[in-house]
Amino acid sequence: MSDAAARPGPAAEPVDVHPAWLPPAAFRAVGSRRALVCGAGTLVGTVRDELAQACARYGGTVAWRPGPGPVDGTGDVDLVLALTAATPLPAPVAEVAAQCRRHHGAGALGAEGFALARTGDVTVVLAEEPAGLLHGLFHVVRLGESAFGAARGPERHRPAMRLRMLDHWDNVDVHPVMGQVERGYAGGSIFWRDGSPRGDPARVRDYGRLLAACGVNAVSANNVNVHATEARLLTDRLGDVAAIADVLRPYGIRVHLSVTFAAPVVLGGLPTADPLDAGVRAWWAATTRQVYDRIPDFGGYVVKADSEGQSGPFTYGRSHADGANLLADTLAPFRGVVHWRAFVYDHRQDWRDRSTDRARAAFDHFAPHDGRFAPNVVLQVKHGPMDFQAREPVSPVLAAMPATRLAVEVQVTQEYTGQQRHVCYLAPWWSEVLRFAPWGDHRTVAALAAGDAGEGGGLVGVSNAGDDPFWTGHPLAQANLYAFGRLAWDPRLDPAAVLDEWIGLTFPPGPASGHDLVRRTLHEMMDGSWRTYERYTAPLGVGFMVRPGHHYGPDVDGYEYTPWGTYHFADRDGVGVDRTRASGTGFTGQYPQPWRDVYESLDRCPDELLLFFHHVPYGHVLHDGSTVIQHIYNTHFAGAEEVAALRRRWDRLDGLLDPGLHTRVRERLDEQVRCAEEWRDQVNAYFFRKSGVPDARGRRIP
Ligand code: GCV
Repeated sequence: MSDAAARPGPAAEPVDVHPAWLPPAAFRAVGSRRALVCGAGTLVGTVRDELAQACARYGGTVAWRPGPGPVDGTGDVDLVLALTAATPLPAPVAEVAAQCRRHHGAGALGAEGFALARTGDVTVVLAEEPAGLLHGLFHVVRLGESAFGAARGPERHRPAMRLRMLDHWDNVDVHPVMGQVERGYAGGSIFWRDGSPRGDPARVRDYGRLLAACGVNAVSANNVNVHATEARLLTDRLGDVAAIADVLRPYGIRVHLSVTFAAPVVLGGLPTADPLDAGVRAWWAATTRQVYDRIPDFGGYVVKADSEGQSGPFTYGRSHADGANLLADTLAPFRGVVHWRAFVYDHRQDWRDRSTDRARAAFDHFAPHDGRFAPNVVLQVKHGPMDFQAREPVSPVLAAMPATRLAVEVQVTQEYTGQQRHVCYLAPWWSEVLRFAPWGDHRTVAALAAGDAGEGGGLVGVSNAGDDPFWTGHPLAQANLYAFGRLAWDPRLDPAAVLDEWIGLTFPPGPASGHDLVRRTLHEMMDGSWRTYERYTAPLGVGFMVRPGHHYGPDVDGYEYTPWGTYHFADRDGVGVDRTRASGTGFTGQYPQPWRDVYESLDRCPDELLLFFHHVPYGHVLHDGSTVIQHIYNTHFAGAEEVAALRRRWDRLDGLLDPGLHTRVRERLDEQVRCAEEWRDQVNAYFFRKSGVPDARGRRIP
């Protein structure tokens, strides 16, 4: 029997961990106030402790009234955080509660929402549930002094999506190829090291605190590629998971677990994992009961089935609905969910076979089963039909399954977007996806993920955090983690405004001057960094062109003849994948109108996706008037130049930031400059040689 308490694992060496978006100075405004907290429970205790810590530093006071009745220190206050049930409510809070009820009705704040108001000289945060109070506190922290200025509200704040989850692709054992964290670019795992728990609950707690402060409420603690040791987290190593859940619970974060579909065989010793087999069903039911005995607020399972070598229901001739519903049935009595991933495709393709198209696969496998998934199945769909490229269309699966709870999966870890060696602020990309309107009307991808009353599958991100002292390898990649949580909470937020919040919290104005320069420079460097990355990598939506295996740096033909199905089909005459109904794989037909016709049409297809949908000659003229080949040259020269400019801008901040952070970013920028030039030269040389068309501006192509 493995138990975290009995087997703590190797202790992590203490390191100076960067506070990310919660440095002490971010709490200056709340910490210098007289605060009152009304209510009881673990999360209310967290609110009180956060305030107490801030007040100890900045001279404020905090009083706590856990139950009915007055308590010393409730007289003059500047900030009240109260649960509606904590009656009698202090006068300003009662007034806010009454106004909320009048405008929105009882229960309008929900499980995690809060109301914020400034009445007279008091700032009020009111919540129906403790999690709402915690989110309200962090909102006040974000607002800083402005939370204590002019009258406001009551404003109602509720998350658009109920499920806002980060998936860790962390291995318990070090995997011989993928290491401790698959596609991890931030050191080791926060949770695991060399087969054991990492032994640093304080780090896990700090992580939970950061996540709560940006709105995340769930974490899955192990890789979706479930290897032998990770599989056992479900049974004899459940104690290791319970220990993580205990640490994250005070921050309102539930723990989920990736499980292997083969668990009844590999863990239970059964001869089959057939989802319709009575013995298999009984095994899952008993196992799930034990999980909830140990972790009563366990979130549920995450499953990658029949994908890239993971086992699944296809082995038994069953459908993915059969497989997902089996697990959903066992979780339902405990209100758990199964996140069932739609990332199912044939990774044994032959490039000569032009009828098999990886982009089609998720739709072909899942759309026919719409309506067959249990209500507590969340079908987790990668935002694009391929695999987290810097540009893809939105996955057509998202518009094809109105009777299924859908989650949109994005990749915070930068596997294909510079691996946290390159600055690439991804919120503008995610925002474009979330705002996409599959039917060309008011219904957006964000609305699909949110579902009615927030009961959809929500937003899932693959975490980019690790045990690196800066959390994310590249310190500026912290902004992606922050933005993920904020967009999951409110997908309508402007990515530049989210970045501005992150800058304000992470680099709070100090006694030294120069804060405006920091803010301006970071915006200049980061706002457009995703488009810069797109410019110097694979052109016009065709994707990949990365080095096989680790996926870093350019290799135009790296995947071109492999079984993975990620082709660009460049030859001497043209480039791109014909996915039209007229002459190609028919993928455009998976979209509803207007997109099925927009993407089908060579004239109407947006330039940035042209090569995803069409195979065109190099002389094809884009909407901006340039030919495809000239566009390739222009964007690759421009992209590399933009990176050189980023590098120069960073020098301006020397002396204004923590020297360790400044140096780390500078080193990464040097690498980004090198790598962008390599991309520029490889891509330009490849297409010059294929096409024989010189650059119209006569620039040097090696
Ligand atoms: C966890 C891509 C990555 C894999 C990852 C997979 C997935 O293929 O390269 O490392 O596996 O996506 O999303 O399951």
